[in-house]
Order: sequence, then structure tokens, then C-alpha cells
Amino acid sequence: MAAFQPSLECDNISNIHSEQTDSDLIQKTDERYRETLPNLPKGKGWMTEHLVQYKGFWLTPNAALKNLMWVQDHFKPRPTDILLASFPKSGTTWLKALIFATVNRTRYGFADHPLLTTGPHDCFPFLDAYLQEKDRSRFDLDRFPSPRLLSIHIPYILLPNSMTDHQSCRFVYICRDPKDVLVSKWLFLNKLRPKDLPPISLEEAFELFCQGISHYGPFWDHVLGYWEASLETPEKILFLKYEDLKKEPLVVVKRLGDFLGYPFSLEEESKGVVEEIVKLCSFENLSTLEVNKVSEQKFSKDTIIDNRHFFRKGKVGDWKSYLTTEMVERLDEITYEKLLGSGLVFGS
Ligand code: PAP
Repeated sequence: MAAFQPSLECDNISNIHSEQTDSDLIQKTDERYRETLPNLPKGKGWMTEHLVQYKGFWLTPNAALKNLMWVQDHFKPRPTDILLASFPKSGTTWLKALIFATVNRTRYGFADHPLLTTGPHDCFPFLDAYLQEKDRSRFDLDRFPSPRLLSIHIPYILLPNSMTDHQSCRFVYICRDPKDVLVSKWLFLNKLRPKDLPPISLEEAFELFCQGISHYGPFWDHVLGYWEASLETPEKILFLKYEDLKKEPLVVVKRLGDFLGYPFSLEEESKGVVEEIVKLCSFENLSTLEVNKVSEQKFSKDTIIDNRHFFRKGKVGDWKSYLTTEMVERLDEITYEKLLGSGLVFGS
């Protein structure tokens, strides 16, 4: 089984040749970005001063938009690639750990597993952050062994054809009740908001979220993009819910193993391997590990985040401690209307 540990396996790879041949393409992407940016509508940002609206979705101008263009122009998917896609704060960190542990389960023992000393975001990187690294010799995606585990927040509709094509990579998408997403996102992004900008109040964040103006929003369009694609091509996209994972982690992890082409054998099941994976990746375990309490995660040149911020409460329904009855009614109503007829529902 091929492993995926970029920070261990790819550090010393020299890629001078590919850097030279890529330089024209890189310049073209930079030009496209520079030409596009000034013409985009602006909205208030949660972490950055503002977001820009690109083809219906709200993105941070310096990171998300640029990263998206890099993915569109430079990423060469492989049929064996496993892409984890999500709207931010929907359970990405948890699913990264679960997929990494499932795919690599015959390679690592549970007693000295990499996830005990390496954060999930380091084991399972964000695709766009790697593509954009200036020092591409450090993270040469073309030389990563298969299966490559890569994650994105990019909406389905903005992905290049090379990725949505039936023969290319597979996706696992995770979604979560928007009320929990909103609260988690508001608390998370306020922590990262530069000190020279005043904090965003919950009322303001709520209003922006309802209007669709949040990192990779509108939430509903993001979810529906992957939901509809998963209905059309279920063998290509596995659509999961955070709430289901909480309720029946063993069932979902077994489904995950089947979908990814790493099914659990009866022997593994009887030995409790699925339980071990669920335990290893549980909030209770990961959030108390030293690496997830003290280390920081470098997502790109400008984005460095303390690992501890990815572990807050890990509960279903924590929105009840934050949202007023009016907020809940309004958000539920928007969700109901947006998802009407899609077949997708969120629990209350
Ligand atoms: P990201 O999009 O920035 O990567 P993401 O991992 O999707 O964030 O979401 C973070 C949420 O997942 C947090 O939710 P909360 O704010 O409501 O608590 C975080 O606590 C939760 N989370 C992280 N790890 C786990 C886990 N192992 N089990 C359950 N929930 C988790």
C-alpha cells in the first residue's frame, strides 16, 4: 500500500527542470489573477478585510482566489488521487485523520502512528497551498506517491474539467448543519482576524452568512454542487455528513474504506481495526495530543494557524449555546428553501 507522508518523503527532491518548464504557465496564472481581481465585487471579510465574489462564490482575494487559479491551471489529477472536499468548518480535520488512517492502516501501527505526532493537516495537505509554494522543489506533487491525499474547499463548479472528468480523481465530501458551521466559523475566524481589525460580532457574521458572504460561500451552493454531482456519479463522489459520522462512526468508516478501494476484511473487523481507527481519530484523542495543542500549521506563505484552533468542541448542536430563536428560524428557513427538491436535509 503506498503511503502518503509528504513532509517525510519529498523534502529533498530537486525539481529544477520542472520549475523551468513551468515558468511560462506560472506567469500566465499570475497575469490571469492580476487581471481578474480588480473587476470582482467586494464583500465584507470575516478574517481578511474583504472577500471577492468570483463566479458566484466568495473567496479571500490573496489566498483562495489565487489558489483556485493555481489549481485550475496547474493541477494534474491522477485516477488514484483522493480529494477531500468540504465547506470550511464542516469536519475536514476529522475526515483527514480518518482517511489517512484508513488508507495507511497496514503501514503504521496504532502505538506509534504518525497521527500521534503529526497534525491531520500535515498528514493530508491542502492541494492549493502546495501548488502555490514558491519553493516547488519541496512539494513536488508530481512526485508524490499514489494515492495522493489532497484536500480542497473549492466549490465543485469551479473545479477544472480535468478533476470533474469521470476518469480522474475521487472525492469524499463532508458537510455539516449550517448552524454549527456558522458558529464554528465565526469563532475560528475571529481568532485569526488581524488585531488591527475590530472583531466581527455574531450578529454581523450571521447576516453575512445568510447572504452567502463567507469564505467559500454561499454555504448552500457549495453543498449542493457536491451533492448533485454525488447523485450523478456516486462512484466518484462519496457524500458524508458530520452528524452521521458522530452518530455511527464505525458504519461510516467502513463505507469510506469500501469507497476508497481499501475495504476492511472480516479479519480486520473482528480484530477491531475499524474501532482502533475511530478511537485514534476521535476528538477526545486528537485534541489532547501535544502536536495538536502546541504546534502550528503552515498552509501557505501567509497563512500559519495554531493546530489547537482546529479542535474546539467537536459537538453536534453547539449552535444552541449561541444562536437566538430568530436566528435559528431564519437560517433553517433559508436552508429549507435552498435545499428544497434536492433530497438533501440536515437534522434540526
Ligand atoms: P477547517 O475547514 O478549517 O479545516 P474543520 O476541521 O472542517 O475546519 O472544522 C473544525 C470543526 O471540526 C471544529 O468544530 P467546532 O468548532 O464545532 O468544535 C472542530 O472542533 C471539529 N473537529 C476537529 N476534529 C474533530 C474530531 N476528531 N472529531 C469531531 N470533530 C472534530
